[in-house]
Amino acid sequence: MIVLIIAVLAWFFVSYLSEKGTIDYGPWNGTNFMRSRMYGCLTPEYVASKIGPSSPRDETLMRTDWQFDDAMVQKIDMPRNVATPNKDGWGSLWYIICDFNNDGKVPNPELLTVPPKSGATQKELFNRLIIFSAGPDGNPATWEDNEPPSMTR
Ligand SMILES: [Ca+2]
Repeated sequence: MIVLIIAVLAWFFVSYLSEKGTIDYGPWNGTNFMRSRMYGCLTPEYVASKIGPSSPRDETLMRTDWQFDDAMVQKIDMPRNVATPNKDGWGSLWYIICDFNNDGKVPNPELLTVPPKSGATQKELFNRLIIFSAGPDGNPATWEDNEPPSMTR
């Protein structure tokens, strides 16, 4: 009898923890995993092919408002993620910036938000593509809850 009671209590405890984990960490983990997969798969050339020939190739903050083709969705391969290639774990479009002039660097997004991130000084990052989430508040200028919260070390 005591064994049964302990087993039932343990079961309640485990289901409580897993439900809590889903609620508290689902969007964060989903956003984090999706972001790293996209970072590994997307290139400025791919983004250029998606935003259309009439869009300027400016190295500014863009949103992922284009249609990803099936081949790229399969390459990213995150079918059960709450986040998607278009939207982060809180349902907002991602922020993305690309090295379109092929010099291996992009402007630091920390200085492109309004207002810029407090204390940020580094003007450029040596990346060909940067992608980030504005976090649960959906505001890119509040860097504390962005994913990642910092672009520089
Ligand atoms: Ca934010």
